[in-house]
Amino acid sequence: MTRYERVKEILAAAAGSSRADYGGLGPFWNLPLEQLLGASLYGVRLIAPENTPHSCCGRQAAEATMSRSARSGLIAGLRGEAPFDGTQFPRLPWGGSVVDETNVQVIASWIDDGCPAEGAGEEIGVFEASGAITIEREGYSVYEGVPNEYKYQHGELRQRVNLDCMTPSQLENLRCAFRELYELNKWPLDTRNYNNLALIHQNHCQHGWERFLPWHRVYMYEFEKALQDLCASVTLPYWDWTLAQYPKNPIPDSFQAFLTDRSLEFLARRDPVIPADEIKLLQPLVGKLWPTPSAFFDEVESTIGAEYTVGQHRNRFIDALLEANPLWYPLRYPGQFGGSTINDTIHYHYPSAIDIEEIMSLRTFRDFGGGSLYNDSFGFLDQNPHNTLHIWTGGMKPAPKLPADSAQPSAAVDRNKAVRVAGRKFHTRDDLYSQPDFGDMFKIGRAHV
Ligand SMILES: [Cu+2]
Repeated sequence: MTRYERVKEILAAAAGSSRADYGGLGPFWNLPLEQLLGASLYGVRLIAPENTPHSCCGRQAAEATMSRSARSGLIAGLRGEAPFDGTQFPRLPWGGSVVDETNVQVIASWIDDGCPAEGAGEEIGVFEASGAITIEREGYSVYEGVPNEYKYQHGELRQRVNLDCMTPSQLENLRCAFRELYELNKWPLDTRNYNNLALIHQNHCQHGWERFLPWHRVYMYEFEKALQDLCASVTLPYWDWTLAQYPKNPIPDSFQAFLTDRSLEFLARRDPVIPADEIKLLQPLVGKLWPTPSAFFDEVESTIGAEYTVGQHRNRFIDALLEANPLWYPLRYPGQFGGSTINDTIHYHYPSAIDIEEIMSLRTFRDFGGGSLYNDSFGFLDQNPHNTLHIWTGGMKPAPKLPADSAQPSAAVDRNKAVRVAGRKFHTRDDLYSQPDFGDMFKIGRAHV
């Protein structure tokens, strides 16, 4: 294998199944070498030109002393250095996994040696990506924090991270914390549980006036504290929905549904069991991502048959998906608007960075964040991006697929089965199996975090 082939292989392996299109470049490692050498990602040269212009001032003078690889956006990107540190762009490859330093070195030295297309027959060894320590916790692999994974040290102010820049171990830790919050739902009187936190929003959320921002800020803080009680290292990430993959990708990859090998073991065991032959057919689905419940169940239907997409079988699939990824939520139809688009259905476009610039340029707080009367003095922020992202992520249930010979309407939605605990309505597990017409995020009164 030539060094150039090895570079392409490292990048392709790290990108995995990511659909990031890099501002139109596509998977740039597959570009003809000539093009790759001149390619820019949003103005950042992936591979720096060989010679820097001589200059005696500032940045250019400093850059003149740097190696070609150190000046290349690709190397900074793979290491998660500025501007790929989450402040402007996520670490490279987008939506994939982190390339370990040994392999970054392979690419850097290839660049410093002039990006040779041929290896002159030179063979190089394949480096194994490893280093992460896996610990088993109740059957789930949770990775231990890798040193310097977070930008703060113990005792310093913690920084929230870009959801799309999180390392696999940071994500697994966050999932671990959410899994435990759901687990606490078994004890309704324990106010630390997920349902109670969601009810705080449902019952007390402040909108349409100046307390919209401060109330949610404190709410997010308390929610984050609840997560940290269970997994001390986590912070609540933020979602930069202005990144290039949105809204084509309707929801962040880390929030999408997926099955693991363990999910299949679970499905083979739980009542009603899925026979071993069918479980075998499901095996190729492990690791695939589905943005919506309908996309997932369509694939189950085409793989093992429609009978597994209804009733208790459907519920067991939802249990399995929630266990595998508690950041996924079954009552969410992101980007689905009854076959139409957000623009046609809601008469509002998906929010953009320009919207935010305009909102930030408003000259009074009243216009920006709301006025002094509850639910009566909405700021612009309240409409967009707040309402638009609620609507976008919540979405609407797609029309049911009726058998060709049947004209039966779908059964009425059995929604919000609730029990009363200490005088308050408390959601039951069955709620997660219901299929309401609108996703929970669509209706602000039902929006779980
Ligand atoms: Cu709210």
